[in-house]
Amino acid sequence: MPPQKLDTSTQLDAEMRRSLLRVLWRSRLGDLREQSLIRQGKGWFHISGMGHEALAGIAIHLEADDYAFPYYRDRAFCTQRGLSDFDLALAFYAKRDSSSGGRQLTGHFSDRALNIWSHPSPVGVHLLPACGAAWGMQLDGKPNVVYASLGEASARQGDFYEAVCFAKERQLPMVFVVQDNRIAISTSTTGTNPIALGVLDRSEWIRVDGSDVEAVAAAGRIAVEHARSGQGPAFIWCDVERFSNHSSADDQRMYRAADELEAMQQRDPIKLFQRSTHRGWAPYRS
Ligand SMILES: Cc1ncc(C[n+]2csc(CCOP(=O)(O)OP(=O)(O)O)c2C)c(N)n1
Repeated sequence: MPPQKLDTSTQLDAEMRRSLLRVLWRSRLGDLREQSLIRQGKGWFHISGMGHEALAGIAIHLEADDYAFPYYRDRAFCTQRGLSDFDLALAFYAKRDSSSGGRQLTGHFSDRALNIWSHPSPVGVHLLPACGAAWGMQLDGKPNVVYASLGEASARQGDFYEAVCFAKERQLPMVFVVQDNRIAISTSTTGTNPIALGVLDRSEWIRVDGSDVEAVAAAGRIAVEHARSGQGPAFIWCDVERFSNHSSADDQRMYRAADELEAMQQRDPIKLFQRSTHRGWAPYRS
């Protein structure tokens, strides 16, 4: 798929913008709440999607029968897909009534009814099962697609290349999304990710700014339509920021400069989207 100029002019109407903005805030505030609960000793692990919220703009293009194989930064995506704050809280507290029966690591989202498949902790391991789901849909003649996401460091795992090869070989209805926050725990990935190394064919990847919710939604529309129309897998490379520590077991002030942490706030997808949404939002016009 060649790089395309993303047309963001007409695609989100006022109602969709408002509902998406609510989802983004629910995700952000849920992360902040879980962070403080951890500090109060009321949870045992937290991994956040703060900075990655724009990926919810891809979820708006998925149908109920599609499948999602997200990863742990996809809180906003999963919220848009239908995970409730209550479900997320059950998972955070590892409650018996949570989707995994309290057995899965928090942030490893799942929901049988929403077709959200919980990824195992070794990164990238969910990508081949994602291909399996897409292959099954294809064999059944269903018009559905599979979303599969990962971080840019995980895109160096063997599973990723096996999955991409298999998806291309079989022309599977899949949307692969790499969320590039330029860091893997505490290690910079700027020069070592597969796009930077020239390992992936750039012309096949839609590259999109993850601080721009509308651009991500536009990329998602193109990619989902491509996969759903039987043209094989689509690929999105999304540049995002990681606003939080890697997880609650980490403090990024130990390895990231204070000015870097401050500068990235300018790329907050929620604040930027809120600003543009309010500009075009009739009730707020004077
Ligand atoms: C196969 C494997 N190796 C190492 C780890 C430890 N680990 C967990 S998350 C992570 C960083 C992954 O970085 P990236 O894929 O860029 O995603 P990000 O966390 O930055 O969103 C690592 C190394 C793991 N879970 N699985």
